[in-house]
Amino acid sequence: MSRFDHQAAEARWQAVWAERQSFAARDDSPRPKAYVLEMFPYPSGRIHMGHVRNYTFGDVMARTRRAQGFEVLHPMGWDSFGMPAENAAMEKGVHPGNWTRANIAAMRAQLQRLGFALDWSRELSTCEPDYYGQEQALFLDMLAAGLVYRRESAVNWDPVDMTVLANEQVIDGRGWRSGALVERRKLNQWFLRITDFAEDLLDGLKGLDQWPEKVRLMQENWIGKSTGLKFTFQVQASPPLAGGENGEFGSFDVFTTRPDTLFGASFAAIAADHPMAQQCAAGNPALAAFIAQCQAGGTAAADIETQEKLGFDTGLSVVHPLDPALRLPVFVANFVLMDYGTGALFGCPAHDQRDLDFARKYQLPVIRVVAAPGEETAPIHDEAYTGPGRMVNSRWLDGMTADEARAAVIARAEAEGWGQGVTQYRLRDWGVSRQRYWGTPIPIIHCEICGAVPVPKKQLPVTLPEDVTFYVPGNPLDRHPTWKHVDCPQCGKPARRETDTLDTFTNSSWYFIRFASAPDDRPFDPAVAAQWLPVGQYIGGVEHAILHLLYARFWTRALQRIGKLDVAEPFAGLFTQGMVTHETYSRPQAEGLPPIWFAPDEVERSASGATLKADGAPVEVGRVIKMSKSKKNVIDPDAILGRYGADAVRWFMLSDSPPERDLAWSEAGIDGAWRFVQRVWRLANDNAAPAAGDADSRLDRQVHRTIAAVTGDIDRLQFNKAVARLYELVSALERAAPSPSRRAGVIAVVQLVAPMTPHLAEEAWALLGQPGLVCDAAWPVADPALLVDDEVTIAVQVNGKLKGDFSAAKGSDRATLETAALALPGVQRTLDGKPARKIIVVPDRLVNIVA
Ligand code: ANZ
Ligand code: ZN
Repeated sequence: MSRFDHQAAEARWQAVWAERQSFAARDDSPRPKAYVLEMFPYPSGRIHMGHVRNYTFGDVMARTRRAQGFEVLHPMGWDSFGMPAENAAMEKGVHPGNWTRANIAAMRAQLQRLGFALDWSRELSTCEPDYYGQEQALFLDMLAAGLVYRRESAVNWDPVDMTVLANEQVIDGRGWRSGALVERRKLNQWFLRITDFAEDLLDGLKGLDQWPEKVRLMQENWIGKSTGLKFTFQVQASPPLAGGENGEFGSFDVFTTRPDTLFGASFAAIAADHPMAQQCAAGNPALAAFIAQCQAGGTAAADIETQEKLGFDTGLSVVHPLDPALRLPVFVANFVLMDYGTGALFGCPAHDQRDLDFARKYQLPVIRVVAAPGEETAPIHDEAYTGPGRMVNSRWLDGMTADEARAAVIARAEAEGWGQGVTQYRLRDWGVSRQRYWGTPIPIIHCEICGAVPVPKKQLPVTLPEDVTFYVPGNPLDRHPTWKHVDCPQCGKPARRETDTLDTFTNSSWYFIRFASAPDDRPFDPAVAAQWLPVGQYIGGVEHAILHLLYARFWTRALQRIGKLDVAEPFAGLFTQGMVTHETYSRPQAEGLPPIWFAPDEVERSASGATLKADGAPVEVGRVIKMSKSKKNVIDPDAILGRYGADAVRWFMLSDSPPERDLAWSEAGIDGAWRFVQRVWRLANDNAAPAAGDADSRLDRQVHRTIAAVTGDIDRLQFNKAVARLYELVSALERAAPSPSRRAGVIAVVQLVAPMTPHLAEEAWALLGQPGLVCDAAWPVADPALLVDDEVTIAVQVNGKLKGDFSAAKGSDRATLETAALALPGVQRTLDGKPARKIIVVPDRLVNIVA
C-alpha cells in the first residue's frame, strides 16, 4: 500500500468539486437553508494561519450542514478598500487597485489549495464598482430617510497620514499607523444616525442567545445606556468677574447618573468646547490658552480618561438646585466631553474618582453622602466610594438608600421644574467621512446654490479615477485635476464632487446581504436575501466584537426601518475563535535597541533551547504569542501545505485546543495530524473489500456512540473534542479483527472526517467503493439502540468490605459474575487460597463473598 498522496488527491478532488459546482448555493432549492460565513479577509497579500483556522472552522460547519440536508450558502469575498493599499502605493509606486487585485488573486489561489467548500460564483470584492456602486445607492436611500446627515465636528486629525482617525485608531494620543501626535480639528463630516438605533441595538442583544456572552457585554458597554437626571444650573457671576456683566451667563444644563449625590456636589465643570467656556474665554486670555491646550489632544474617550485631570476656574458660580444658599464654583475641565450628555457636569468628589482627583488638586471640599453600614463618618481618602449604601449629610434624603434618593431627587426636580429624568447613551453617531482615495466615493455633489445634492441614482456608480498619484500626502481625489469638477444635478451650474470616501467599515456592514443576493441593478433582492438571512453561523476574530458587528447590526436594522430588507439581526450565531500562536526567537541588542527576531525556520530547536542555524550560537526562546510579522514567529501556510497537505493542516487547526482558545503551532502537532491522515488512509486500504465474518457488537456500539458524539461536538463547534473521539475510534478500528463491523466503522470514520479532511475522505470513499462523492453523502445517523449504555460496574466485597470492581454486560448471569469476582486480584489476596463459604449476588450491582 502506498502513502496517501496529498498532492494528487487535492488536485483530483478540487477539480471534481469545481466541475460539479458541488458547493454552489441554490436560491430555489427545496432544502432548508443554512448560511455559514467567516469574516471576509482584507487582501493584504497572503493568507496567514489565523485565516486558515478561521476558514477551516467555517468549512467544517458548512460541509456538515450540507451533509445533513441543508442548502448551504458558504461564500467568500474581499474587504478590499483601506489604507494598506494606499500605503503600498506610496511606498512602492503601485496603483492601489493593482496591488489589491494581485493580492486577491494570490490569496484566492491559497484558499483554493485548502479545499474549502466555497461558492466561488458569489465572490465579491468591495473595491469594485459593482459592489461600491450599490453601496452608494444604499447610502442615498439612508440619506433620503434622514439617517445620514452632515455637520461640523471635532475630529482626530493625523497630521502625517493627513486623515481623520476614529477614536479607536488613536492609541496613547497618537495615530495608530503613523505614530504622529493626533490633533483636534473641525471638519464637515458625514454621519450615520446610529444613535437612533441605540435602544434597538441594545434590546436586540437579549435575543442573541447564540452569541458569546462576553461579546454581548462588550456591545452593551459600548452602547452605554445610563439613566439619570438632566437639570439646569443658574449661573451667578461672583466678582472679580473675568469678562461679561453679572447675569449675562444665564444657565447651563448638566447630566448626572447620580442625582442621589447632589448634596455632595462641590463644583461644576464644563467642557473646553462648551459655548459658555468660549464666552468666558473672550475676556480671559489665560482661560483661552487653557482651552486651546485642552483642544490640542485627540477626542478619544480612553485618552481623556487616563490623562491628568486639569481645570481652570472661570470665576463663575452656580446655585445649588436643592438649596439656593449654596454656591458651586464653575471650572472648565479637560475631562468633560462636549459630545456626551450636555457637555457639563457637577462634581461629587466623595463618590466619583475623577472628581476626587480633581478636588484634591484644586482643594475643593469632599463630602460623603453615601455610606455602607458603619461607614457613616468614615473619611474619604484617595479612593472615591462607589458602592451602595444609605444617604448621609443629605438633609431630607438622609436614611434613604441611594436608589431611593435617586428617584426622590428626580421626582423633586420634575415637580419643581428645574430638571428631568433622562436616558443617555454613550454611543455616538458614526462619522463616515475619510479623506482617502481608496474607499467608496460619497455620492454627493456640492453646489453653491443648491447645497449638498445627491448624485442621481442612474448616474451611479460614482467611480474612482484611475489616474492618481501618491507622492504627496493628503487625498488624491482632492488633488485630481478634473474628477471633482461636475455640474450640479439640480441647477446645472458648475459644482464640486464630495472628495471624501466612506469609512471602510461601511463596506463590511452589508456584504453578507450581497452574498445572499447580488442582482446587477440593485444592492440585493429583499425576498431572496431574506431566504438566507440571518447568517446562521458567523465566525471571526473577537477584535471585531464591537465595531464591525455593531455597524453590521445597525445597517441591517436601518435597512429594515426604511423598508429595504425585512431582517432585524444579521447574525443569529456568532463564534469568536482564538489565535494561532508560536514561540518567539530573539537575540538582545545593545541597550535601548529592540531585540533581533528570528523566524522559526532560521532556528534549530532542541529540548533545552534553540540555536541559530546560520551561526550555531544560541537564541533566546521567548513567549508563545500571536503569530505576527514584527516578531517573525510566523509559519507560512504555503510551505506547510506543500509538505503536509491541506488535510493535515486542516486537521491540526481543529485539534489540540478548544476553538475559542489560542492554538500553539508546533512541529509535533502538524506531524501528528499528518500521521492521522496516513492512519485513516491505511484503514481504508485494509478494509477496501467487503469483509466476511461475525458482527462485533462492541465495535458497533463504539462506532455509533462516536457518530452521535461527533455530530453534537460539531454542532457546538467543539471541534477538538470531535477530533479526540475520532482518534479513539480510529485506534479501536486499528486493533479490531477484520469483520463487517470494522468495515462499517471505517466507512463511518471516513464520513465523519469528511468535513475536516475532505480530500482524504473523497479518496477513501472511492477506495471503499462507496457511491458518488462523500461530500454529497447523507450525514451518518447513530442507531439509538446502539447508544444505550449496556455496561454496568459490579462492586465486589469480601465479608462486607470493598475489594474492587469490574465491568460486565448488563444482565450477566450469576455464574459469570461470581467467576469474574473471584478472579479479582484484591479478592484472591484476601481469600489467600481459602474457599468462599457463600457468595451473594445482587444482579447488575454487587457480589459479596463470605469467607
Ligand atoms: C455627578 C456624579 C456623582 C456623577 C457621582 C458620577 C458619580 P456614565 O455613567 O458613563 O453615563 N458626566 C456627565 N457628562 C459628562 C461629560 N460630558 N463628560 C464627562 N463626564 C460627564 O457617566 C455619567 C457621569 O459622568 C455623570 O454622573 C457625570 O458625573 C459625568 F458620585 O454626575 B456624574
Ligand atoms: Zn445647484
